[in-house]
Amino acid sequence: MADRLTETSKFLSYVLRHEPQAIGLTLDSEGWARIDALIAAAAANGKVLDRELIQAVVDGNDKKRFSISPDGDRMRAVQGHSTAEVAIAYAPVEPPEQLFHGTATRFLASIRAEGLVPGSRHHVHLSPDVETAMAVGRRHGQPVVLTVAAGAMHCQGFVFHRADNGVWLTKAVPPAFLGEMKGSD
Ligand code: HQG
Repeated sequence: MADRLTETSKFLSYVLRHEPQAIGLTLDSEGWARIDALIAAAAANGKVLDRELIQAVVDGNDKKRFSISPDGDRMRAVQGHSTAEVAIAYAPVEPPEQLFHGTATRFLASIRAEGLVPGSRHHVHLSPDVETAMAVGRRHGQPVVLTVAAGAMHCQGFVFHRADNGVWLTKAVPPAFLGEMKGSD
């Protein structure tokens, strides 16, 4: 069952964040898909889903990646999108003084030169604590945690958002606002 949940979570991340067109699904600009349309589109592409399975993935997800609308009709990924179909109007939020970004040591030279850039996603993702950032960095290789002077950025007009699952988002972080945590390099 755990495997089925993980596999379904990966499938939902793929279609709700990155490639809805791969199964002929349409998302609105806030990232919402009708759940009945999602189940039908998945089935037409050989992936069997039902509401109970979807609910179990949403409830059991360690990072609270997905949410279901209050009326139960629609679902979306709360952050992490790359598809141009979606442009969630996140409210600007004042960030804490410091946030963290976990990455891999092999990216450091490039990050020191050009700062953090969103790559294929819509935003750079920042973590509220070191442990979370370390776990994000580990996904890419030998992890290293960078500090982000979010308060100073905010004072200079950079805009921050917080997704429903606590992940902080901003468009880019110039090198001047980055520091490296001692001992993590
Ligand atoms: C790196 C997970 C070279 C960046 C997590 C990262 C997160 C640069 C990689 C969410 C760079 C992008 C996002 C530059 C940034 N030069 N490399 N100038 N600027 N990078 O996966 O932040 O499990 O797109 O450091 O919890 O790792 O998907 O972003 O290593 O919240 O729900 O480019 O994904 O959530 O990698 O992770 P990603 P991320 P989920």
